[in-house]
Amino acid sequence: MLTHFIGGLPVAAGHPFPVHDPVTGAVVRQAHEADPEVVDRAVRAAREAARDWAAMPVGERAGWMRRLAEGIESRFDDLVAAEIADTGKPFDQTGTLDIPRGIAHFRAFAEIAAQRPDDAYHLPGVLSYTVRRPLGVVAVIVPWNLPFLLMTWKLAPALVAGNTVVVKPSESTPGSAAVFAEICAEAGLPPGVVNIIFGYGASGQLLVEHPDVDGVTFTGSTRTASTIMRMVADRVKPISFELGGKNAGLVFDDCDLDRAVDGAVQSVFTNGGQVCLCTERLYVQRSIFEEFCARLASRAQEVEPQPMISLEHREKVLSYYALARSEGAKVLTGGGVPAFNDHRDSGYFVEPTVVTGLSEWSRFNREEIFGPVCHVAPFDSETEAIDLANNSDYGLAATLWTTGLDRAHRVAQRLEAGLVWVNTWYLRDLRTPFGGMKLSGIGREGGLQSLDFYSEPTTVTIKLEQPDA
Ligand code: 6OD
Repeated sequence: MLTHFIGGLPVAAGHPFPVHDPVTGAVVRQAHEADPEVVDRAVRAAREAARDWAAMPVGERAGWMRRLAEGIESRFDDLVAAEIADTGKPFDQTGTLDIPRGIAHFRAFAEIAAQRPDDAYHLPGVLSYTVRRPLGVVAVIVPWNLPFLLMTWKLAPALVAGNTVVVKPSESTPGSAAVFAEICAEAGLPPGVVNIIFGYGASGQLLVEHPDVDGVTFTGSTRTASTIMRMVADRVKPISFELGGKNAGLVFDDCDLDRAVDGAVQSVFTNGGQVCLCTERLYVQRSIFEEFCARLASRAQEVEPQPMISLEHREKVLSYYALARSEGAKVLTGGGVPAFNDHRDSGYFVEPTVVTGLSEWSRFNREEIFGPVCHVAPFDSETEAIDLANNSDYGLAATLWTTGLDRAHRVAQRLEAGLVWVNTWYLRDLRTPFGGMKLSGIGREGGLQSLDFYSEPTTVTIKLEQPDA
């Protein structure tokens, strides 16, 4: 039974709830659901630790970040096992992306924070400078698709900037956070700096609404984000939201087709399409449209299906497969549930799916599905391709496949997306701003943008008296 981690100690309180293995549907573990008392205790523990943690020199906090990175390394196998048990991801994703990124986050933000210069501005007889102070207690609400990656992506900059945190992982994926709590205790991190509570949305609501929480960082659905905005509106708490996408991939006829097909397969089907950055709309120049569709559909049939996180999410994805048919799509491959004839048949799988023939205004092409599926449509000109890509309520990521250098820059700069990848997908430099436009989010995290969100500047301006001439 997973216990909360509050003030450096395990806390067993609240009703138990089950966590399911998406591969089989079986219960893998139980966790306690945080009730109002647990949430309050966690926030109080964070508040009590806040003053000393904020007063610590940044170089010392950076040292703690490096120790946490070492702790993750030493518990690597446990973290991989926990993440796989909760999500059903294959090892070659968890062991090469999710857990290594956790290590990278603590090391990168230790460097970035320790080396950040303060701002100073001069006018004749006037000196202004800024001092940055942490927000205080930050609520970190983590989704189920990349549980450890996204928890540490937020924790590392929040902590090194001097905040204490209360983390609530998704109810579907608490396992790696529970191992991380042990890592914090083993490292001897001052009690209350990191607190982790488990539970459903109701526990998250208690946390973000708590009057002693000073800021909220959230990655997840746009709908939940707007609910959180309403919850924190009265206290105008700072928020950072990284939300959904309906990401476009543009394939020009001057692309390296092998590379574009490989990239499309990766960008549509990675993690069963359950990454906010996945491509759900592909636009292909007409002269290569038929060939591209045939190759993509054939490659999709070779993709090893990955489970959806829950039965409910599988039903949602399947409802979009049905919607595609009812809206008149041509299904090139997939569209159903795979039959394995083994233990996986009770799990939450859907087939990797490629469809074509739908209107740009169909619900299928406008709503985020978050499954292993994309729609492919032809285009004739560069301008049309840009217009198609931008015709979305979302603006998170876009991918371009072209060998034209001028075209790559020209198109990338006109796309309404926070992130544009050219001839690659999901290649990350942790120092760059990361986040989305329109319904895809508010603010940016990454590098200095993260440190800016997790701290507030005070500007000090001094009038320098001139000695009498
Ligand atoms: O890779 C990252 O840094 C990141 N924030 C990924 C977010 C993925 C959302 O599903």
